Amino acid sequence: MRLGWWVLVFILANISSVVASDPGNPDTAYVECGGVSQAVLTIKIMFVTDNSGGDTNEIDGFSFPIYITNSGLAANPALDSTVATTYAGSAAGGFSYLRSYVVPQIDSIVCDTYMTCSPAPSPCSIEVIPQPGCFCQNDTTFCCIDSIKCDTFYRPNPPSAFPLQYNLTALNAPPFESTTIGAGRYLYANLKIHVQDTTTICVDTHSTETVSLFFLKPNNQKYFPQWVSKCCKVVTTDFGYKAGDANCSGGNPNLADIVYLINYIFKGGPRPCIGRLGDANCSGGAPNLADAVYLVNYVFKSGAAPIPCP
Ligand SMILES: [Ca+2]
Ligand SMILES: [Ca+2]
Ligand SMILES: [Ca+2]
Repeated sequence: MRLGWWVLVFILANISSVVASDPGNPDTAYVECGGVSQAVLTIKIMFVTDNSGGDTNEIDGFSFPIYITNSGLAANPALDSTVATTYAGSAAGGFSYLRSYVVPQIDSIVCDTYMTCSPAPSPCSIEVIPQPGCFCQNDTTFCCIDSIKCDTFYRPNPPSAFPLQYNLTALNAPPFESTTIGAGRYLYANLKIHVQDTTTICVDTHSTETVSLFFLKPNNQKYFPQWVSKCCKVVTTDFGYKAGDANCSGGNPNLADIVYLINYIFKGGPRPCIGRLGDANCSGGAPNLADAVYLVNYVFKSGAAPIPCP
């Protein structure tokens, strides 16, 4: 069994086993919808903290496991998971250890071997992992993995199978330590998701027995911020085509769009290229004869222009 990738996952998931309280008021991680441009939806993972006090209370690392769902199959979303894109402009961008990776849904982890942390007394730490495939189970014990049972495997690359479990981790570690993060409101990560049709993408956090959302203080103590999930909608008008441009040819609707719609409505032809572009009268539901008539009136009889529909 190849353990290398899993070692990374579990080391990052268990940066520290010492749980502390959140200094001051509770910190919060949340999601912002950043709009759609060039058929790319931007979702921002944000956080706000009131921590201050440099090496005592400020933030020195992050474990951000998130769960992304997609409502529209035709959107065929694909996530840009490159580190450069993910952490562009991030408050953690200067940290030495930045990772973004898709993880399978883990059904269970089977620990064959348990090892006592050494040197005693504990706590366990990533500096003294006894062998590849082990992680800190708690303050006194390493779990060394025998096998992992997964219900569902996701292809790490490209990450286009939704729902997606996605982990974003950043660690400010020697020898290239950056400054810790004190009080303020910050961008943590960008999710750039290529979409081909209208949809709703939701971002939540997730946790397993080995992975959870936490912030890390410089003394390797972790604490758990609050989390607020959010959904971001991609609507027809985000794609830059004019209403009624059922075949996505660009420009104003014309005869070709009427023919395209007639083919769709009466002959089982392909559906309008994006969301509700074929719903020329914006009546809701699938395009029908009324939309074709509406387009005929617009194209040939100076009728009203098709109505932009979300
Ligand atoms: Ca705080
Ligand atoms: Ca057209
Ligand atoms: Ca209609």
